[in-house]
Formats: sequence, C-alpha cells, structure tokens
Amino acid sequence: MLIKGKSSILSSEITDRAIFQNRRKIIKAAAGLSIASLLPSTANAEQTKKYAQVPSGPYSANVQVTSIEDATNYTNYYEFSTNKKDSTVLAQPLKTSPWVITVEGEAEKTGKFNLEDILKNNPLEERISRFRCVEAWSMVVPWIGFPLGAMLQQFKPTAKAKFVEFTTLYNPEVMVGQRGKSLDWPYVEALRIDEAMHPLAFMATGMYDEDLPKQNGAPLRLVVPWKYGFKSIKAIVKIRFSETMPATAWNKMAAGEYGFYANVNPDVPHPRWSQSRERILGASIFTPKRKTELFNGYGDQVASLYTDMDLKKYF
Ligand SMILES: Nc1nc2c(c(=O)[nH]1)N[C@H]1C(S)=C(S)[C@@H](COP(=O)(O)O)O[C@H]1N2
Ligand SMILES: [Mo]
Repeated sequence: MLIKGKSSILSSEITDRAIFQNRRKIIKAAAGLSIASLLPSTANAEQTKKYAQVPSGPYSANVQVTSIEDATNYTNYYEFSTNKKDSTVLAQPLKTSPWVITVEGEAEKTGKFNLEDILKNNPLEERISRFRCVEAWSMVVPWIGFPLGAMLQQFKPTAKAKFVEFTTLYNPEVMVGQRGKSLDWPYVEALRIDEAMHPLAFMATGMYDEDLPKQNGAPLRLVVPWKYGFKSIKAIVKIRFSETMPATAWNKMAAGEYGFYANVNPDVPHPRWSQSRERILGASIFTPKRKTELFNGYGDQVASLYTDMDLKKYF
C-alpha cells in the first residue's frame, strides 16, 4: 500500500515536530557513539526516558505535538469520572501488571494471554498521530506501541471473523465511575476486521517515550487515528472476533449520536454540535479553531476502506 505524507499542515506546526524528531535523533546518535555526556543536560534527561530508543514508525505525522501536561490531564475515562481532570488522580490505584487478555470467538488461537508475552511478539515503535475527540477538540500524541493488525494475525482469525470487539476491565471497586450509570458497563468498542487490519490502527502501551499513564488507558489501549476518540478504548482485557457487528457502548447509549463507524467527518454534524472545526488542546484562546479534516487528515490512507458507502448514513 502506498502511504502518502500529509500535506495540509501549517508551517508553525512543523517547527515543533522537527524539534521533537531532532531531539530523538540526537539521543539515538549519542547512545550509539557513547558521547551522551557531551550533550546538553535536557537531552540527557530525555535519554533516560524508557522508550527514547524506540524507532519511529512509518506513519508518524509531521505536526506539532501536544504538551504532555495537556494530553495527560485532560482525559476521557468514564470508568473513573466524567470530568476530564479527575481521572489523573482517580485512575492511579488501578493495578496494571500483571495484565491478562482473553481472546475469544472466530480465531484459531483463543484463550488467556499475558500482556508481557504479547509484547514479546510485537516490537514497539513510535507513532505520532492526530487524535480527535467527538467533542470537537484535537491533539497530537507521540504514542509508543505496535500495529493492531499484526497482533490480531497472531491469533489466526478464521474466515468468519468479520468484526473485532474490545472490552475494558470491569472492576467497580477501583473504577469508581462504574458504580454509576454513565454508560452500560463494561465499555465495549469494535472495528470491522478490515479497519482493524489497516496499518494505521495501533495498540498503544506508552506515550511521550514512557509507559502509558493510567488515565490514558494503561496498560493497553487502542488508537484509531481516523476515527473519533471514543473508538480508542482503554484498559483492554478482552478481544473477541465475531461474524456479526458487535453492540458498542456509545452506540447503545445514543445510536443517533454515536454511529458504529465514527469516522472523523466535518460534513456530518453531531446532532447537538457541528464537527466542522476543532479546538487544539492547549492552544491559547486567541488561536483560531482548526478545520476538521475528513478521516482526521488520514483520507489518503483510509478512504479506500469506505468506497461505495454513504458516509452520512454510516456515520
Ligand atoms: N474504557 C474507556 N475508553 C475510552 C473512554 C472511556 O471513557 N472509557 N473514553 C474515550 C474517549 S471519548 C476519548 S476522546 C478517548 C480519550 O483518550 P485520552 O483520554 O487518552 O485523551 O478515550 C476513549 N476511550
Ligand atoms: Mo471523546
């Protein structure tokens, strides 16, 4: 498949990305030559980050990265709270190791798998992706993780596997938001199998060169950069291959507001607000909103998944 680079980026967005990328290059060069001690102290600090040596994957976007403070203190995690600031604190008691993932349904290799073992078969890479919440804010995150499709193939899905469903941990003792009814627990999300196999679909275990913070979905979360954020389910404990379209948490909650596909689309408004523009997370109040792009800017890569589909009907 031909993966084209992104085109519609502001020059101001390039500058910071170049700095971020260059910083990682300097770190890697330094590690190779053992001259780390000659580097300025900030680079030394960066080098101590757990995943500073992880190679950049092929699909990273050349755009300004959101600050780690913004990306980790403005989260959506209803298992803990419907307030975007609370999960930073409330998610910390969650025990994320050891972590077992149950694989079920239409696959040859089903059963229980330790995340540790899954990681042995899936080399880490860095992916810088745009991320767009259905609530019309956007960010750019340097994820650490591995392609979803490569992992799914290891379970040998059968020809009947047309969809793949993901389920979040259910543990109301720790996930205090699950004691209420903000959603029908546990949180479930799903993709059509060809969407799941697309090279842009990603499993994240880290961000900003460190392990995923708990509020961002540790130890394992999905990242589907061309879809609204609610598809990117956190703290995954179950993967199920199925022949029929699974019922998903937000779709069950309000089918008219949250479709199964949830592809980012400026031309299909949410019934209660427009999707044509988005607020850049962390930008000053004087920064104009950004124009939302079809498929969140990844149309060159993913539009072929939806040819002959009416995107207004299958929103
Ligand atoms: N289990 C679970 N996954 C979830 C959510 C949630 O409430 N619970 N919120 C979703 C929504 S609406 C968004 S926008 C993203 C937010 O990811 P972030 O908090 O890491 O930015 O997580 C998604 N994944
Ligand atoms: Mo969201």
